[in-house]
Amino acid sequence: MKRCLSGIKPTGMLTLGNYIGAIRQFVTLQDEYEMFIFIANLHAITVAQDPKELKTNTKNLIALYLACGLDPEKVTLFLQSDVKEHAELGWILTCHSYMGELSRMTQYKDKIAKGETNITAGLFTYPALMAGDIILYDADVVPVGIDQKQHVELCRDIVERFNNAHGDTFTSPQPMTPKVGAKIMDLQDPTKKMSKSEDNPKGTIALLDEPSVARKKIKSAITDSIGIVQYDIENQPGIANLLTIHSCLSGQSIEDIVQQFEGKGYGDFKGVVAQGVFDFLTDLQAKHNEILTSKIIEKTLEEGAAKATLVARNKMYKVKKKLGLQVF
Ligand code: ATP
Ligand code: LTN
Repeated sequence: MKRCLSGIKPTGMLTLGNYIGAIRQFVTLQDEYEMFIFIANLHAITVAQDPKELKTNTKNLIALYLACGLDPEKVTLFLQSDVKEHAELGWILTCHSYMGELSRMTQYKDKIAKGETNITAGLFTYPALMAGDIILYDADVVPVGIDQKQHVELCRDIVERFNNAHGDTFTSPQPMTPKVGAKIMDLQDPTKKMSKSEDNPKGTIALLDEPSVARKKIKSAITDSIGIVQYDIENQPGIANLLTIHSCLSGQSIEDIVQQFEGKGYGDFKGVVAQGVFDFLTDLQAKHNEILTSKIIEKTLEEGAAKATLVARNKMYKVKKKLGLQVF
């Protein structure tokens, strides 16, 4: 069985973008692949985190993974910091990455362009840690939203470099992005990605938003004055975004939705999208609350860490031997 791996940072509230771009794919892939899904908490601390909030976000994230349909019987679900080999391989790969390639990563470049000054060395080198997360398990595919594709491509370069220098050691992973929904946009600025660390909550739908609040956010999403429900990213990015959201949540194709709203106005369309989001969140949150009050989170993380550690430890032994770190 081929292997599939991905992770999400426990920073802030998960958004509809995280669900549509990432988690939804994890759920459909769990029957086809041997899956490793983790909470990227070592990535979260590349920017300052309040420890209390980090703990809450971590619990919410694992509960949401389960509520969205990940089955711990099929998927190894774990916390990154529980498997020490991530930090260990991350360091080794930092020593196989070049300053030049790391400084070309858009997330870092964007922060520099915005004039941010408190950028940690961890934030700069995090693509090397991410490469380690992936190849520690010899993952064949990595389902991610479009913004993360570049990091998986860097991972492939690092694998090639490492394998050339030390002999065949790691599998080169393929990034996998969904055909529809790889980049859900902010509702108030549809030229910008919907993001969980966004300051303006009006543009973002958190998976734990009160469903009626989420409904209002969809209804007040920025659109245009063209007035025709059609998929035109250039001229109608707001409507295109709502079409994408509705298609992903309802399972209907964008073409079918466009046909359904022929001759109708934005008010009707937004009402239907908003109701779809309302229903989706209501159902998801009921499951989430049930999971939070059970003991399943603890058990899942404990079992996941044990299973992941077995694979990771075995791989690290081989890597250390290749590098001459393992003497006996
Ligand atoms: P942050 O704002 O803290 O950087 P984020 O919302 O971008 O967080 P991540 O933890 O970086 O979320 O991403 C987790 C996964 O969700 C990644 O695979 C990422 O590509 C995907 N993702 C994040 N935002 C979106 C979005 N708006 N549309 C589609 N996929 C997304
Ligand atoms: N860097 C990613 C989260 C992440 C990840 C990974 C995704 C960390 N390690 C390995 C896929 C595979 C992010 O910021 N969203």
